[in-house]
Amino acid sequence: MDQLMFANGLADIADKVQHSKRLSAEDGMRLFESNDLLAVGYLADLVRRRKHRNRVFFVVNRHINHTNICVNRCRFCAFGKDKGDASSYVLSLDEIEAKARKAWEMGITEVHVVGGLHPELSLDYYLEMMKRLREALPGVIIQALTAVEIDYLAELHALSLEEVLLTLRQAGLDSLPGGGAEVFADRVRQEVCPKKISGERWLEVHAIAHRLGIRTNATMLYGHVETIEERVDHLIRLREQQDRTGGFMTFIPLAFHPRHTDLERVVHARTTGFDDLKVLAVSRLMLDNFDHIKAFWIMIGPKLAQISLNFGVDDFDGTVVEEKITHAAGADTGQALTRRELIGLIRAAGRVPVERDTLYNVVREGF
Ligand code: V47
Repeated sequence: MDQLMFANGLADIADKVQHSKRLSAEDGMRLFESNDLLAVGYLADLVRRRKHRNRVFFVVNRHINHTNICVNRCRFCAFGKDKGDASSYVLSLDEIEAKARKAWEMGITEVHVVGGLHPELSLDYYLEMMKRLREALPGVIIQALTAVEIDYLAELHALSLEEVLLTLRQAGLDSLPGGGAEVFADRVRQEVCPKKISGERWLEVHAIAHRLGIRTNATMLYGHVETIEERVDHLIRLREQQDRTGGFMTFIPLAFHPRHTDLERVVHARTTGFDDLKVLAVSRLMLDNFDHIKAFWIMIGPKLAQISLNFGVDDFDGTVVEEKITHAAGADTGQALTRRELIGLIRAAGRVPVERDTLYNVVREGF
């Protein structure tokens, strides 16, 4: 390995990785700048193997997006609509319950619910949603509402973040998904989502959730106006928070899809496969205190997600069933994979598929 690494100027980083030493921001920059994708991937794979050996996790889940009405209207988002727009919608609690019950029949262990910031949906709607999901899906983990939605509910009702999280948890909420993180840098947020909560506030919501014992995920939306420095800054801020609170389970890089968004004229093309793999690999290398790096196949396609299992990824999300956010922005992937398809993709990569629940408890192993 040394010879390979000496040839491309990454020898000192390879040495740190081999000896499980933490990488610096400068290392992160150099990894992003490197065009030696296989070397970067090899190093990320070393870390993955150390943590998970041959196992690859997957979840049988269902996404539900309860409303696309959103007061934030981020420039990267084609899903959000104004109230009154012809394509705006709000799912009734009966509709949500019906979707959940149908998914229950196919054996989901996770329901993932996120939506827009709807000015008239009060905390009661969400509490009732949690109660109904809890009743309709016994034993299924409810991963719902991004930090942005939690903050909005707190604002709307003049409650503290703790109060909102505790009330929701009492009604059935188990875990928060990682959405809304985008890129933490203020410069980027000013440009692409000026109305959204700050990076600091996003981190605060997750810190409070962790303190209350609610485990969460983290994301980064890449491939728009962010610089490499801003990507590295994002990863380091997550790593620092994880050192303090320890409640993040997995990190999911999200590849920006520009179609039908307000950024379409600025960002003409989708992320490349090269960049997708590099972001996953560098994330694995920088986030040494995160157990899992997840490929969301909806955004990069099942084939690249499968290849990413050699670039630091240990988690292949998921059956999904219905996905509206990326598909509103021109995604040409399907919206569902079966359990059998996920297992097939993982096995064809020479790995052992492990069905997990949201909290990474093993549901089944040895297919
Ligand atoms: O926060 C919005 C992103 C996120 C676009 O926690 C876009 O396990 C690409 O966070 N192109 C929501 N991305 C989805 C999300 C997620 C997905 C899967 C698993 C988990 C998890 C979380 O989608 C938003 C935003 O960052 N997004 N618009 C777009 N045009």
